[in-house]
Amino acid sequence: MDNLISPHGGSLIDLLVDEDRIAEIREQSRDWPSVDVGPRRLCDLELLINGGYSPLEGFMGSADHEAVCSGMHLVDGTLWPLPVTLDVADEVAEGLSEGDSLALRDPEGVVLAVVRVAEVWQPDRDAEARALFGTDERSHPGVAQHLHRATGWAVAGPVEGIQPPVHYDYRELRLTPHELRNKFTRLGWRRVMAFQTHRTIHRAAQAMTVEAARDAGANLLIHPIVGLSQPGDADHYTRIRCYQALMPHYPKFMARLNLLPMAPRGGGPREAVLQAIVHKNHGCTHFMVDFDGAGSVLETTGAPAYGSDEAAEILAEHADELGVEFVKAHEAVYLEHRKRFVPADEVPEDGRVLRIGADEVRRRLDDGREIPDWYTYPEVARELHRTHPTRDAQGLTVFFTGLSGSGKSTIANALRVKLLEIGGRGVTLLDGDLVRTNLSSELGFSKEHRDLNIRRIGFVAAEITRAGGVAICAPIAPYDVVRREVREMVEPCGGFVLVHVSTSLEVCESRDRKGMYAKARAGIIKEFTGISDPYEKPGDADVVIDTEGVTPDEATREVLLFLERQGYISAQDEG
Ligand code: PPS
Repeated sequence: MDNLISPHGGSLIDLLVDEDRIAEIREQSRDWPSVDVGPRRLCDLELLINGGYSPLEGFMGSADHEAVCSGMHLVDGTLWPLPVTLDVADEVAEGLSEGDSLALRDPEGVVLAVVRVAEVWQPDRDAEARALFGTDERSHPGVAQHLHRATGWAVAGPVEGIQPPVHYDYRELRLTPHELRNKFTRLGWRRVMAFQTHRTIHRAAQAMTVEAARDAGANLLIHPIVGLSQPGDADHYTRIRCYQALMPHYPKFMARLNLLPMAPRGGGPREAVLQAIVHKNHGCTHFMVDFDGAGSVLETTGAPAYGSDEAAEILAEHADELGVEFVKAHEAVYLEHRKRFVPADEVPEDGRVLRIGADEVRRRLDDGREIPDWYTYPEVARELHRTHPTRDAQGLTVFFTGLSGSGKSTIANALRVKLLEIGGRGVTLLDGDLVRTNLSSELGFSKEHRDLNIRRIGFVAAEITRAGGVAICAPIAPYDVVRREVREMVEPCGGFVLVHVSTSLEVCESRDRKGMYAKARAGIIKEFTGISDPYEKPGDADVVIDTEGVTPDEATREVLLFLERQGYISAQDEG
């Protein structure tokens, strides 16, 4: 018995089964159907298995889902804010019935767990969206993304864990709720404030956390969420190395670092309740979310999904059931003359405040400029500089989108030649037609196939970018959500520039170089973009070019100028 806060629901769940049962499962599982679990569900699975999601013992069924979405409680009355479901594709759902066993595999095919199927059901995704975002409006980027990702079916049932998901990175920093609780007991920590963040911590956030922990009379657990970091994601390692570089700067015996395998849901205030529960299960009595509502930025826009006021309100409302105290983060700013950080609302009238935002840090890294000492520790700055080459040495994707015949390929080809002339980076052209004869030769033009085609292009472009090359892509890419997905795939690896070749349908059709518009009008080619299939204009294009009345040279120059302005090529290169 320890003196720590009780886990949510009373006891800490551990779903790992013993060796005998594992042998039995291995023997029988050869005949069981199995599914590969994607990165988000893998996080849920890890937290289910290790008790981070106590008292849940499996994936939710329709009754709990309904109760959670509409009333924020499980059927048994326990506070639970968001659905935890195992979504499966139609073909998997079709082959399953109650009483079956479904094996869950990681991307390498290792069986991690088994679900005893209690129900195969169709979640109400609109209700889910309302729980997550407070709205089911399709125009809300979080809702659009959620619905885009969701499948029609889910499988519910208790989980038997065979092994937790494998992590090769920072194992010593990945303590489970059980291990962390043991550690706290050994250290004599009883009041622990979790600080949850997805950003690098600089001096301001450090000062704020130290002060808040002191006020609460608590020790501090720096608990960054690392759920969706990919193995090849350089930023992930940089971020963790920065935390490691920072930790010695906390007062002695005050703070520890641990990584939390949780995937942000891009949700509203209810996500804060889920986070509070997870931290509570990890033995924390207090909980603070990074200033911008860490982990809850909208993936599409990067904007905070909920303000900390909203989070505070909902957490206060359920404070008794939670038992975790929410500590509101406040902005700390640097007062130049006092050479120290103070809360932003305590700045004296004549006080000169120094401030640098994340964008400015990024710009300084891109340009190879210094990050000032007052802002961050030199050890942290060194880590950042080490892994952020200046922009003109980074990989880059230039992604053209536009109607057939809009001039994408022409500009893309000319850009390729120009960049080769400049030299310094390898250049790969992933033109629409080229990709369709090689990478995507079996695909047609349904929405599903187009999305798959663009995702493949995005994957290749991200790899080229990661390796420091330039990928020039020129598909039609008519759908907004999947274009944003590509941006998200590429940006952690280097630069991403979206060029909308906005030449009007009338002009494209009048050119009709391949005679396809005529065939589309005659109904010979079905689902033709602009004629019988949609084209969603991008709202996030970095460059927009209408090729009507503009020569290919001029159009290419516009892109080059943008690349130069952004520092991807140097002015002198561009000549
Ligand atoms: S997509 O939507 O991004 O997957 O399309 P993409 O891979 O760029 O392929 C577009 C080229 O395929 C030819 N083509 C069609 N385009 C649109 N709709 C239909 N139904 C279609 N069928 C064939 C067309 O020539 C496009 O080439 P470009 O170079 O864009 O003119």
